[in-house]
Amino acid sequence: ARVLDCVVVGAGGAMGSAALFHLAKRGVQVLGLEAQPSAPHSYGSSHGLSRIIRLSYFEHPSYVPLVREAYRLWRGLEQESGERLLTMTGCINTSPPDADCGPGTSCFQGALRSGKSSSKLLPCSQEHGLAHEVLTSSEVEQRFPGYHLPPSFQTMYEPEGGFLVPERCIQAHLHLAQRHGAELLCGAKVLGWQVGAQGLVRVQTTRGEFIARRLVLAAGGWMPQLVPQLRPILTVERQVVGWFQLVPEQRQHFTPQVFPVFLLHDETRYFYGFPADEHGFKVGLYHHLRQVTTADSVDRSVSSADEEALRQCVRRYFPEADGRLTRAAVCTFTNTPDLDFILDRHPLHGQVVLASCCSGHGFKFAPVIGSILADLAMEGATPHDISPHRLSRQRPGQAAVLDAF
Ligand code: PYC
Repeated sequence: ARVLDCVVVGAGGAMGSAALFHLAKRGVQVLGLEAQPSAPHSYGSSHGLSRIIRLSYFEHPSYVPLVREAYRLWRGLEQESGERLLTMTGCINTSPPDADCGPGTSCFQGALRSGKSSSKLLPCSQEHGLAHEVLTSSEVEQRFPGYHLPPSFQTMYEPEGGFLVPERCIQAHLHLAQRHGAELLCGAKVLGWQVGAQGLVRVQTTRGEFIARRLVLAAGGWMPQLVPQLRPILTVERQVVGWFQLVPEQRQHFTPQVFPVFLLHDETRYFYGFPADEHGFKVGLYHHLRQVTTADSVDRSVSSADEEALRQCVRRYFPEADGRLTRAAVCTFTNTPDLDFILDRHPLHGQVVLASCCSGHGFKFAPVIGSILADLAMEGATPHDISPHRLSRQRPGQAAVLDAF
């Protein structure tokens, strides 16, 4: 039987398609397997027409170098594909002073910590030299009239934010991967995999068996099925986004030129949103309803409770968009206990690379993660600092993920 250099599982998703592209571009003989009948698809975590990209990373400053590299690679992908993938709008990080967006920080304070003042900007104790401004709510409203934030909110605006169109990004990676020689097989659900004689990996699918020297598993919410050791660690969570119709006269307040993407953490919930597209103003709730599910059993219908949860954000902060719900989408996050990623070699099989489980904030990193996965698969190591995403990391009160293997 033919022995491939590498098989990528989850090739129709953000990380799998990027890995397929980077492997193929390096001349690796690679096959991408996708369980869904076509790719991109809307059954995972990479659909819905927009994904935020931002440089001031409130979660942790260690993400900043990875986002910088992702920006470089997204722009390279735009050039190579001739597709417009990225729209720069700036990004608003806003919260009341007492909001807690993570270990003892608000999204305002966390984002500020990632940036560092340069020239005319604020003197603060941040770790990377990122342009940013701190704005009052009335300054936000003057500059960005679609926003109506309460006076108590603290806002950090960073110009280096915007959004990506996920379906186009995946399409570009897949198209170019194939142009560089990759094969893509859709409708091929993985039934099992083993490492056998001479260290070759055998992958059984609904469309036959494949043999490869290396395997990249980047299957998002399906990772617990493919890697049983990850089952007690990963939580697949249901997420809903909705598009709201705008008051027609106010549409000009929601264009990408005057409406930055946002992360808004209020007393109870954490919302995010985008400038209006052809369906209206898109808002999501980030990590708050904690609706634990599985990739196969997730409820894809949208209830009035889902709509109401999103509408609370629209009504309170963006009242000009409090119109009819025109569209909604359900997707899944695959969360690790500390919400960092998993990017590592399998502890028992070095030729198998585990990826994704990006805890709902991974899409923006797809091209840099794709190149890291190609590094790990083909070289066994990567020049990027992925220590926060290794299985061996340990966090206070948490066992290392590695202990499960
Ligand atoms: O990573 O910016 C992000 C994000 C917002 C909502 C979900 N992820």
